[in-house]
Amino acid sequence: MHAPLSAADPEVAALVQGETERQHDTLRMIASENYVSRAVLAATGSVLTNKYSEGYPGKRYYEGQRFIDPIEELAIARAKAVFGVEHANVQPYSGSPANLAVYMALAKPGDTVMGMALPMGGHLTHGWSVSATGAWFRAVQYTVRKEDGRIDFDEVRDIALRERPRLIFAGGTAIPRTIDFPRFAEIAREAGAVLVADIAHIAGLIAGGAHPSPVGHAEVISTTTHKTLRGPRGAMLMCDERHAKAIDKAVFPGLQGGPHNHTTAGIAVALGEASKPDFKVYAHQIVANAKSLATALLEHGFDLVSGGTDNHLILLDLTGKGIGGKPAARALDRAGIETNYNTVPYDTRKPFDPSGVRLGTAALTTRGLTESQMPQVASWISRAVDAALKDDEPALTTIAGEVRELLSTYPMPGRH
Ligand code: DSN
Repeated sequence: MHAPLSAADPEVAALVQGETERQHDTLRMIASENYVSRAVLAATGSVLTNKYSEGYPGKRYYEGQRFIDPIEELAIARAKAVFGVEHANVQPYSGSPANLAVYMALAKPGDTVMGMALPMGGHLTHGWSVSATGAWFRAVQYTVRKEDGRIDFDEVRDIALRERPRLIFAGGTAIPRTIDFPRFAEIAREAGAVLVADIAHIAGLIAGGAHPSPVGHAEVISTTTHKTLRGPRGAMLMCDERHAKAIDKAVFPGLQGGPHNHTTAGIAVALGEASKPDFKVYAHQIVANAKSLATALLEHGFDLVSGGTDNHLILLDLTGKGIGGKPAARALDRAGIETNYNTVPYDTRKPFDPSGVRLGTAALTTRGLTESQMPQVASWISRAVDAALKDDEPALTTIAGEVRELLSTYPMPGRH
């Protein structure tokens, strides 16, 4: 019980060490990932994992909460301060349970709900058919324009006024452009719907002032805590005071049991970090890096959905390169560049073998990379795609070596 992991379970320890080195040596460009700080790691890997705390601060169903309550209260207070919201619930286990709690709080099974279609950049839980939210609710979905990959607000308004959804979700997983929350709010008001801003991808950008906030426009805001916000794997729901009770009841006891207190502590630490001036610098650097990378990729002849980016995310459409997203992502991985294959709007290929690759700059910005390295990153991506087309495995190995060499001078939090 007292031995360190390396002595107690060398098999697991070796795998954790392997993953640590992989993360250190790889250009991590999955748009939903990041590196947390040593402090967030310490809070997350603490004895708080031992504690059960069903309920909320001051109203628990278990004893022994004198340190847990202040931790959750701190996380709530920091969320309210960072995002400027009236109410925050820091207990959802992750993004999908958080969104499910919004449905439970504000809609009834069978109600009409509206979100961006998954292949257009939306999220499963915004009513996509294979999700419980698509099966248990009557979901209607909006798209993006074929010509420019942008949300077509005329279409959003038409659907909303025709279908009168109970909820409208704004946000998603592959949206490279600024989300116009005021425009969504106007449509939601006209249609009598509740606007839910799912800011999972852009929460850190909002906290750092690098993306407009949905506060004052969306009645409910849902976010994960581990993407650009750079906290542990978890989620939060934020809302106006008038929805607070319903949201809290939906999270617990509606959908969940005991909150993961170690995660709550990690969220509190991450929010503390996000409230510091250097987080603003970080958030703006993420966007600067993405824009610089997009420019360089365009110079290499890549097609980018919507022609570029306003945030941390770039969606490559590889159709013109003559390679699918999956073989490209696999080749990039062998070249030390970690991405995910992704559908592009109006994809003619299947979701498990789509035309796109999604890239993000949150993690490499945490490592310390800036605009000056982005042409090099674009060049590696281009060389790796060319190598994949020619089945040139040695070229991929060479790129992986170059990536490793660059990253060796950028420390990774939590490695030593
Ligand atoms: N984790 C989300 C993402 O990768 O964007 C999907 O749920």
